[in-house]
Amino acid sequence: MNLTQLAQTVEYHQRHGKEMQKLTLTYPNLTVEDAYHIQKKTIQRYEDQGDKMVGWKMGLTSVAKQKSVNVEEPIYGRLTDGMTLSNASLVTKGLIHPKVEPEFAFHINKELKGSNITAADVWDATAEISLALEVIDSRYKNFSFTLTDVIADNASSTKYMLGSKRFKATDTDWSAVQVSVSLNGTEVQTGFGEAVLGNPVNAIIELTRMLNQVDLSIQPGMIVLSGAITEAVNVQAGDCLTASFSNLDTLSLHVHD
Ligand code: OOG
Ligand code: MG
Repeated sequence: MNLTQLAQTVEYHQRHGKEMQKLTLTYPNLTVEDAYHIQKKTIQRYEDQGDKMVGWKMGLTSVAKQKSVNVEEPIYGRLTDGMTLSNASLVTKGLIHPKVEPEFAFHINKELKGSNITAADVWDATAEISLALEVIDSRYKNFSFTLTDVIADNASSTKYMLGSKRFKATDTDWSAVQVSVSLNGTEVQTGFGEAVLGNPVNAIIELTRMLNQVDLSIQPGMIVLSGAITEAVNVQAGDCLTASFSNLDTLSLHVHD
């Protein structure tokens, strides 16, 4: 098994929006550590071609998400500038089976590193928080994968959009924020910020801890998505998805082909 070659395979299927078989069908002994290596090498390939890494995402930080994909532990992924959606519009061309999830985005302005950082450390390092929509699109058939597979596919990362407002990190109790997701005017998901590991700040603590195990850290200037508050919502061309976050803001995403 050649991790460099597997990274090339993953990149190809991501770039072309092509379904692939689970890597673990061919390589049942693939470890979580191998999978994070594949993820890292895949993103290096994007960087070699001009993309910039702009942040991290946590995934599977809520019970709703864990149950929906049958993988019961948090994972992380890497975000590049090429994943940014800046105009509330998602083009489905080149995507396989996109889904959208409501999230919080932490704007980090101080390095976060170590195995035992606290919530106070995270708040101190967080310049601001944005509301966000993440578009995930697993490259695996039927959106079905194991823990190792999904890590190798960069935690299904595809696109993300930040709301235009930025909030001071400690002005809001993020665990109490209620999100309501509607598809074409019908509410399809609701949840509270506390669904994310009790408080989204815990996702940043967990990410710092996981990165520290491989001697990495969250660098100043990075954004971090803390993980979906609700289950992800399937979208297709013609849809309009909105997510209202208490009285803070409503984000809309128009889906086109
Ligand atoms: C894995 C990515 C999960 C989240 O916010 O929980 C994720 C998946 O569900 O395909 O991004
Ligand atoms: Mg997500």
